[in-house]
Amino acid sequence: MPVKEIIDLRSDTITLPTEEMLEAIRHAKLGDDVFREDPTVNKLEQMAAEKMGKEAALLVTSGTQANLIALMSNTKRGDLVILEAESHIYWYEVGGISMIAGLLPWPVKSSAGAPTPEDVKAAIRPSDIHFPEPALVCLENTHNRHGGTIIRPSQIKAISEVAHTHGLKLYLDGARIFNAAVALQVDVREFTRHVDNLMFSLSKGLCCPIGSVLVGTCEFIEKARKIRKILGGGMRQAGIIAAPGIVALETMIDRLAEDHRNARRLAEGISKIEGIQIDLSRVQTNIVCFDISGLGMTADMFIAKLKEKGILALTMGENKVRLVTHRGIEREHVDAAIAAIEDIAKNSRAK
Ligand code: TLP
Repeated sequence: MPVKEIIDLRSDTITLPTEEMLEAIRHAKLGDDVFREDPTVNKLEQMAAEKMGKEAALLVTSGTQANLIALMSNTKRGDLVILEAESHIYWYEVGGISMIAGLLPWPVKSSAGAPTPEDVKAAIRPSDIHFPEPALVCLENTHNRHGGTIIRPSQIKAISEVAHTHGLKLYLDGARIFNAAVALQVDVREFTRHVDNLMFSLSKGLCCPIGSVLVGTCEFIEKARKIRKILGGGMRQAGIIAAPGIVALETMIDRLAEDHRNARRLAEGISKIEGIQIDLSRVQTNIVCFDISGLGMTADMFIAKLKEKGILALTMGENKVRLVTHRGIEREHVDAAIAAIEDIAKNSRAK
């Protein structure tokens, strides 16, 4: 019997390196990156800085490490950090913001990922003996828990004006910032020009096996380099990580549009299924989130049933399911996923 293909829609983090990336790893020129002598790392960092319109960049091991280093480089212990209430830093980074960086996270709610400038302003409390000092505002683009939504350049600009007027820095968790740029068909610098510094991930839709890149001023990156070392993230022949990163920046950005088309097809197919609620206006990139409470089961139960049909998904809450499209997910996989979900819904209605 042929083995049934697994359709893995849990995350774009599961993507594997391309043949070209593996070749690039094989042939990468290497050196000791703690001594700044790895030419492949140096090349990637220079390319990343240029692409983002900033002075300098730093290769780090993961998005979580990038965010932690950025938090520590932009603040001092005891400071207050304003972030969106559903942000990855607040939800999924094991509380490193408090445990390691020693900061007070101050969550601000939003409807689709971008707090209003008024809400950010209200969170910046005046200097007072009782209050910690506000130092940093963090944004996330695209916004994971809000369903891959895009924060538009004009929104970033408005928030940056509030932050900068009050002497706060603005940092962007741009793990999926290229998805935002490709979806709006604008240069990524439209999103980066109003933030002081940012990170983007190589290991999500861009398909690299490892790595994220921090980008900002030379001064910020110097600080970040030292903090990376403190955290044990100083790597030696890291060119084997940087080499696929260079391939990604050269060849893997434009194809994200394909992931977006597949996510749209998936979302539209799902939206026709009775018992499922989905806000199509939020499906802007490669993430599809929907509510399955109308099916009379929890998201965990739903995901277990999907798994029996060879389709993998993640929960985003009691009744919320997340599917992510990426390289390796083709139109026929999308159609198979829609059919499987239809089947689960039909069976739940029959009971
Ligand atoms: N997100 C992962 C999981 O942790 C949920 C995913 O599958 O989406 N910022 C954002 C916006 C992210 O989505 C992620 C990863 C990170 C940071 C952390 O990156 P890594 O996994 O490289 O530490």
